[in-house]
Amino acid sequence: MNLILFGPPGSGKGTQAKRLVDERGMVQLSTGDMLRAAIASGSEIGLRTKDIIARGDLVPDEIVIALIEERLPEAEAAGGAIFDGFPRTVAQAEALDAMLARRGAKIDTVVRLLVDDEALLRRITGRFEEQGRPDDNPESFKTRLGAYNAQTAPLLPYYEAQGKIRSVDGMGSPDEVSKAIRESLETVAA
Ligand code: B4P
Repeated sequence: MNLILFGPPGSGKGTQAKRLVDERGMVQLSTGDMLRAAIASGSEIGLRTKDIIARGDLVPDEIVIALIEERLPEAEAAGGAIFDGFPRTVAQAEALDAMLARRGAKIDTVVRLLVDDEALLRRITGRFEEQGRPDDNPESFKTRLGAYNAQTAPLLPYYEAQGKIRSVDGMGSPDEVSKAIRESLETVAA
């Protein structure tokens, strides 16, 4: 199964993706994690994207599409992927569909995590205090939320038209959200 975890910054995508990996043995493909690893290693991609990410803007489509394409064989070998933080634009979604189609695969479902803006800000502020991630400061968070509303939310009609969205209440504890995701996935054919 190929699944997208969809939601605004702080909605719990990364948290829930890791839990799904433990439960289902799929591969987590998080473009955020890949970009942070590139920054930590000082690679060319890291150098090109460091300031963009710290500001809270989206990095160019071609960079994240290439990062995902590189990891697709691994996902195929594992029997499926959890896309976490990708796609974030319609161009990325179209590229993903094309890359999967070339491998005889497709996106099976999109799990949309519903969390209100106040809770998002609370979570991101909490992580900033705990981990000091540079893009978790309140100013960058505002930019990230703006990017989500302007560039990522338009993906909803794209996947709605394909009947693939399953909306899940993301306001509860991580355990409660995991349970709701598990229930919503029971109806998806593997
Ligand atoms: P990401 O790493 O994807 O950042 P994110 O949207 O904040 O998600 P994250 O997984 O970190 O947070 P989560 O919701 O799990 O991207 C970072 C940046 O990279 C982007 O801003 C962009 O610049 C760039 N980028 C990445 N992908 C890109 C793409 N495809 N195209 C262009 N640019 C891209 O959780 C946040 C916090 O909430 C955590 O502290 C967690 O502990 C807490 N939390 C989670 N679930 C909770 C719950 N149920 N209750 C309470 N707290 C909870």
